[in-house]
Amino acid sequence: MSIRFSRSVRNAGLFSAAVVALSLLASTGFAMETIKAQVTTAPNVPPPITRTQPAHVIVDLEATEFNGRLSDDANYRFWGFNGTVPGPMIRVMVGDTVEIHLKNRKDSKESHNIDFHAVTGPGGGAAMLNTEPGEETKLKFKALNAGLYFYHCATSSPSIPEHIANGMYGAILVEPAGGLPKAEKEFYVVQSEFYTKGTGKKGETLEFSMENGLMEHPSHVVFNGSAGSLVKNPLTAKVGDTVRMFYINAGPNLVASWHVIGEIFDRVYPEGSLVTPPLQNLQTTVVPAGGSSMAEFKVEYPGTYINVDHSIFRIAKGAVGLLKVEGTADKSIYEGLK
Ligand SMILES: [Cu+2]
Repeated sequence: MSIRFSRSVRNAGLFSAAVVALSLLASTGFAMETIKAQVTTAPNVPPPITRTQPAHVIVDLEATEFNGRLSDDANYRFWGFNGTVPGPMIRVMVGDTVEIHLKNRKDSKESHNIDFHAVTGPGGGAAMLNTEPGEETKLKFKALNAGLYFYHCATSSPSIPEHIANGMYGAILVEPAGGLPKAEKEFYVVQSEFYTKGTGKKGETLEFSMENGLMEHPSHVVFNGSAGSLVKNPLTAKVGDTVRMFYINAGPNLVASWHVIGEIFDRVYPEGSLVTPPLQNLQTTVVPAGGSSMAEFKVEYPGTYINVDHSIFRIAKGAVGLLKVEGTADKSIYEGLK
């Protein structure tokens, strides 16, 4: 009896020690798996998260300044992340600890940082990420809230709007616990506008115009960084697919009236709220500047569907994209009659 008693006391002691050790590991983060985030260039989306436990996720980003195509007629001196406009899409899950490693390339002229709308903390992280050319800064944050969030540079010199207007933005998806339902196709689309000045000569590299920005008078309204980028490289799907679009409106000024011509959004998660029941059967949804929306729709009929901002004159400024759907036509759904 006395032996049994002392064994149970000893076992209880070992158990307590194990609990303390595990809690210490959990509180210091060592118990979490450390992984590198797989980031993607628009319109591609990182693969869905299959793990069930939060992880320590490392995200590598680099601020760059580069010349690129804005339209068939003009180039632009972009500022962006990882050499693209928009910047990469990041996918984590709620509860993850995210570590941002932000480099600013040596040949940059400006200092850059990032304000993540998914971050709880001053400046959305920008205060910790001011990065001079040739330097690197790091930020660790816990993804407390699930949602589809915008991120952007928020450096005050020469001005925060100029950093956003030049292309320094992207998306971070914080998946809710249990993940998102299966979708055959996922796309990352960013709407944004550009405020430029130039001589009007074909092929010139346009400059940023603060005056036009202040008047909210954009020369270009585009999807994924340049006029017609999703016309040159359309999104594709097959009849029967459920398409999920992660839609960001980077602004910097305009509110978007997102619409896909010939489709009806089966489900819309307004303003990127992924923990609120979706609205159903919507035609056009508002996406605020500096905000997002997620929509899902099953494609039932083949053909070309056109992504627009239904503030429709913006089509002439570049806001048009294509979704090409292949498959068999069901004439009970759609048919011309003689
Ligand atoms: Cu910047």
